[in-house]
Amino acid sequence: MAAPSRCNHLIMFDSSLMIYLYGGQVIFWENDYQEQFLFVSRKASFKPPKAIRGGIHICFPQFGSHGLLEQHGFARNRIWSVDENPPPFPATTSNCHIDLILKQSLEDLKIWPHRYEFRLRVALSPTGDLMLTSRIKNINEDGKPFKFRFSYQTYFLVSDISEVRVEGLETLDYLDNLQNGERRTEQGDTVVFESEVDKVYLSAPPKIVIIDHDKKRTFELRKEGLPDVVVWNPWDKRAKTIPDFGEEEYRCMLCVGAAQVEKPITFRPGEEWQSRQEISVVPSSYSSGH
Ligand code: TA6
Repeated sequence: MAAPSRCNHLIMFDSSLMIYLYGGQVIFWENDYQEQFLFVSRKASFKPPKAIRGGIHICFPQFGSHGLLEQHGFARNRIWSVDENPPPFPATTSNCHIDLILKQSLEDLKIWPHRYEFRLRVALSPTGDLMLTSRIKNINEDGKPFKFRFSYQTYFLVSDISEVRVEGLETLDYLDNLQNGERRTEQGDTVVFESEVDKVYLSAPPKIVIIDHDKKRTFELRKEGLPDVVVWNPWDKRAKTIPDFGEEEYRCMLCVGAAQVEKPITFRPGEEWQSRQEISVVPSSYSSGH
């Protein structure tokens, strides 16, 4: 198994995978042919208070801006630690993996008065699939339960958003953040992109497929323990209002992530929650007869 090298807050596995301890965020993933799969804005900030615009955001314990915490919670805006003594993770064959842990600060206890253990394993399978596994445990000593929402907000790098389609979300209900979170039903027989999209698809299937026609590549996203899927592209007008988004960059990115948004998770001290998101990249000769 490849051993990671470390430079300050950056952990690298050869040239295939890079993780920033700031945010516990995968920011770079490429295959043996130097094809890159994740978008990172050329205007991204790599230090607090802004999350790094791109890669895979770990959104916890909140999703969105409704609530007391910062947008999408604090996990993506904190420095994580390497977990030197991880508990056994579910058996997965991996070429390389790193275990991280988010230790809460006294400041965070003031804004979210709960004690938790959040462990994240980032791994590459022998076939180059990117696997993220999260384990969150309630360790409140006051017997109190806590409630949270979660998302692996993944910025896929695509050739041209207008040439991308997503399969597996058709006929699903979704919450439309462009219509005050109104619940609607997907009518299309596949999801295509012609303007800003900001949706949370509900009770999505365990696998969805993102087909990047121009790059002749297909991403398969598989999820466990997460019912929903967030899909976002700001398009031109909204992108111009986001300081850490470069001009026209909206064309080469699509945010899709396994999530728990509609119904928050609530559990009591001692209970542990686990979720996983796995991404494979297959040539686009992929027939969508899945
Ligand atoms: O998942 C979509 C979304 O909630 C959008 O509304 C947009 O705010 C996006 O997340 C990015 O949020 P951020 O806080 O990273 O700018």
